[in-house]
Amino acid sequence: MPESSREYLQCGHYRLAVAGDAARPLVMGILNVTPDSFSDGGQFASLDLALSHAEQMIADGVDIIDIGGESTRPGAPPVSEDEELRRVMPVVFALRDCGKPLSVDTRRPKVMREVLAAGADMINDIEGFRDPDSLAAVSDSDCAICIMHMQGEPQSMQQSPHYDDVVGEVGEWLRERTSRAIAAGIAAERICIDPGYGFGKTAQHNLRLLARQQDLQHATGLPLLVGLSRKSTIGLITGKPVEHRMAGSVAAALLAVTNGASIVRVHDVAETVDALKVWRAVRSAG
Ligand code: 9MG
Repeated sequence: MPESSREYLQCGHYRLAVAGDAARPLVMGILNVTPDSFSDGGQFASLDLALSHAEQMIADGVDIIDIGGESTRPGAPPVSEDEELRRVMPVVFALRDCGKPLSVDTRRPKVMREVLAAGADMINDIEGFRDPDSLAAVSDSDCAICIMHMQGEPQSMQQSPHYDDVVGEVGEWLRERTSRAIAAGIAAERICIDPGYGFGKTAQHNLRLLARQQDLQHATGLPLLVGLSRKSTIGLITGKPVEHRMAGSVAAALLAVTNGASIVRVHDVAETVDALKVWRAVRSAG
């Protein structure tokens, strides 16, 4: 397992082992409640479908469920705050006693406050808590937060991403954002960091970050959460459209864990859980 200096991630009333003897790589399952979701084509837009998808993920061995009401696909149109709440809140209410930590993927402080009051355990902000009110929205709770790096805005971030030293710059940005979160009263044991694969990065940037992922983890000493599932870099390497990227995504998840990730955010929970069981069996035999 990664050499995070933190052995646990406090996640609401859950304490997740992320390093050390008690830890194993954790699987965060993606539950999109967006009609325009890039990989499920709106399949889980209704509450019933979202709940049966969540039940299936639980049966498949998911560790955290990440609920999102706004598509983060490059160029996706933003949804209004009311629409985001309308999509996400019923799912949080319905799943809050499901026995798994609930994460909500949002960048809006009002949505953060409402989902935490409704029982969510984690806030996953693809903007890394840039909104001036966002740290205040989470500071009074015991939820985990995921601080993700993104260069630019979702609408334009893939137009011309540029870095002189992608690993150094992303690491420095994550370190700086983490310090701000701690200064805002959020305990380090509640924080995980994420390089934000595909968010203002070319395929070369993503591959460089994946190859050097341990450096990011060492930059903060905090657990790493990563998402590569079905992303365009997998499509570029394999030549496959989004609906045929499962094998490439599982391979990327294994590499991410080998290179220090504690949590992998995935669409294909059952396949990733099995692959990680094999990974662990081999690691513990060594
Ligand atoms: C919401 N979302 C889409 N991709 C993501 C990624 O790579 N990491 C995190 N934390 N969230 C993501």
